[in-house]
Amino acid sequence: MGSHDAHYAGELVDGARILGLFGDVATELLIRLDGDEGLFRAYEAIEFLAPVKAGDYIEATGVISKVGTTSRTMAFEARKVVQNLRDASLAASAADALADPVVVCRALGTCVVPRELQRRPRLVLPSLSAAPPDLAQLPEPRPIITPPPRVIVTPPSGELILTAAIVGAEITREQTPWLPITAKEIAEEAARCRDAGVAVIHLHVRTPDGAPSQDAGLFGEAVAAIREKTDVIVQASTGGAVGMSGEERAQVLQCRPEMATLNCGTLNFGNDVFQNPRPLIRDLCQRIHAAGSVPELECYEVGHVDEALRLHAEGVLKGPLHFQFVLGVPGGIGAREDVVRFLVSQIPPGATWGVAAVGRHQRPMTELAMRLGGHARVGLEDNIYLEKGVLAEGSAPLVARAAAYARSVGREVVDPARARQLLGISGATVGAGDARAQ
Ligand code: KMH
Ligand code: ZN
Repeated sequence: MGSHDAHYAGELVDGARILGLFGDVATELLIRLDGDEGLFRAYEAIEFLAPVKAGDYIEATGVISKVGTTSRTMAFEARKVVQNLRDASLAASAADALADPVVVCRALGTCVVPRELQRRPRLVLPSLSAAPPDLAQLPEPRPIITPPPRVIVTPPSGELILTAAIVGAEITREQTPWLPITAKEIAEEAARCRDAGVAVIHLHVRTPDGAPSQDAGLFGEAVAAIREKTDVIVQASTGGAVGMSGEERAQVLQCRPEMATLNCGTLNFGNDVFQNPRPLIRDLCQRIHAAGSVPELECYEVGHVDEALRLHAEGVLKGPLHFQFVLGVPGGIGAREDVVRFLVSQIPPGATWGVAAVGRHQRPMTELAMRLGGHARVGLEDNIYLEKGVLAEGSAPLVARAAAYARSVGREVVDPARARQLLGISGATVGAGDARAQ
């Protein structure tokens, strides 16, 4: 932002300047998708979150979250990455790159490209900016580029497994009409999520009236429908819904899913108690291994990590260890950066980890995980909103946004075949897992 951009006393830059950047982002996205500049129709939401002043450097990004016949819905974010220091003891030109960029504005908008101007076949997903060039591939003499934060925090092997939790046990159709319930709806949503970038579907099923169920028949039906459409890894929930018995919860393992969750401790779950007594954890762990499933270790509290490690030391839990840190459940550990860093510090080298976070925490915590080298889970089970007050039209838009973010920080979103290798799932074939209850 130059001094000519400062519109108000105190060198404040007006919000319209940021919207100008979003207009450019929108135009680029439309050109990539449709081969035409298109038209900006409306902003549905704009939030100015931090002041912008002359001397600030702003990065603006965006993703297309929905593609209609002519409309393209977009989400934008502008971040301050450099700030003038305004310190009387330093030169007026002194500035610093911010270790953690500050989000200054978020917006949702809709653009339109008339049919006759759409020059490309209709795509399911937005095509996004190419990843920045690999420094190693730049010719000598190399330009001096200040490393963006991703280079500092993202490990060299940046493969990322995205999981979508598309059904859950708690969300209702009254809360969102986009919740899939039937096997057909579940399979269609799983396929949309796969197109958007997921490798793993974390799966609960429902009875026809929408009630949560662990019935092996219903579960098998959903897996068979998914298998007909896509090659995702199906991860069965053995958590089910609060109040279900261990026997009830374990039924899904009769379908021998490729993966299954192992909840590593009891906690207050909203106003309920999610019971996971130690004998039940051990029993479910043995049953998961007996079903040939790879466990994902759901940890909602610090002590749950210790419990998983104890199980491993006892020999009940076999490696490789894959942790899912579930943050922000009312009654569980909070969704904060220090929490993520601490949990990661507690797991052994070689273990893999991901973050799932509830409600409004989903986006910032999964983005943090992606920056720190972890994996990420999004979807309606944990969060039904794309933005404040804007329902996500299923889990796929949440996945598309997460995948776009992943690529923007240098992570490579892997397909199910590669995810099977990374997670130690053997028989790494598309049809792996037997959908029939045995
Ligand atoms: N529905 C929650 C009580 C899991 O899937 O393993 C438990 C849950 C965990 O969703
Ligand atoms: Zn679940």
